[in-house]
Amino acid sequence: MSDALFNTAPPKTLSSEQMDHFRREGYVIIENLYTQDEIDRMHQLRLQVEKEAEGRTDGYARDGGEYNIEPLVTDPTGRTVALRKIQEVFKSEPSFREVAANVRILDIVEDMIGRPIYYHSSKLMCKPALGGRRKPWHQDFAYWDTMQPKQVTVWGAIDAATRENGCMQVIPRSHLKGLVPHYKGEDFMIDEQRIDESEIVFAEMNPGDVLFFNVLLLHASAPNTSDKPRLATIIDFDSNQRIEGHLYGSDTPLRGA
Ligand SMILES: O=C(O)CCC(=O)C(=O)O
Repeated sequence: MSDALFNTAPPKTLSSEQMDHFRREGYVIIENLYTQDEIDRMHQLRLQVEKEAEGRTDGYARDGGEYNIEPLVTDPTGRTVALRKIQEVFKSEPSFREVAANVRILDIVEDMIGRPIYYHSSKLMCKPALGGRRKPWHQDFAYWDTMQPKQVTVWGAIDAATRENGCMQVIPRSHLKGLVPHYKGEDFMIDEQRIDESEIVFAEMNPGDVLFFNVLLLHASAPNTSDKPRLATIIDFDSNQRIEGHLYGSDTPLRGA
């Protein structure tokens, strides 16, 4: 269904194997796409926000970003808050914009959805050690199903993502079956009885590896019960016609038609 909306021209940046994997399985992992400098900048961003939020007891909004923090009672490093996530971080933090929408990422996104490329939505996701929450099974497209699914989600590992600290889990080829009904349970999610556990692929990734997936791909992540944090960049791009009154994204393309 969604595949017809995706770019069918030969890829300029991805190999044909990588592109075939993305089309067929609904996702592809490109290793070492972020440089060490980019990884360091995202760690820096997290530290800088935790410093800015020192002493706060609740989340706050700034410059279009929503900062979800949690006060810490005791922490061996002396921190007083832990950052959980920053929603719409593309708008509020230039360093996120430069890293998560860098030219290498956009070249790959262009292979997948063609042009124009619009910014759609973003998060810096800090699944903290010993307490990062699980994300139930869902499709990103369910959040904005009035648009067309000519979109791709780009999930970049800043820390290593492992089974222990709650790496991404995906169901290969699930994007080909279209949108599944979602409901508001512990989160916006599907009926998890639909998931056949034998089909789950655990996307274990090293720092700098980046997962690209179709917005109709079923995915989830487990809680982080390990003592290792799991920091990640998440950004969505689309190539949809702009509809008046749409709720997400930007009307100014990052790359024009
Ligand atoms: O980073 C994760 O663990 C899951 C993120 C996700 O799927 C989402 O925010 O929609």
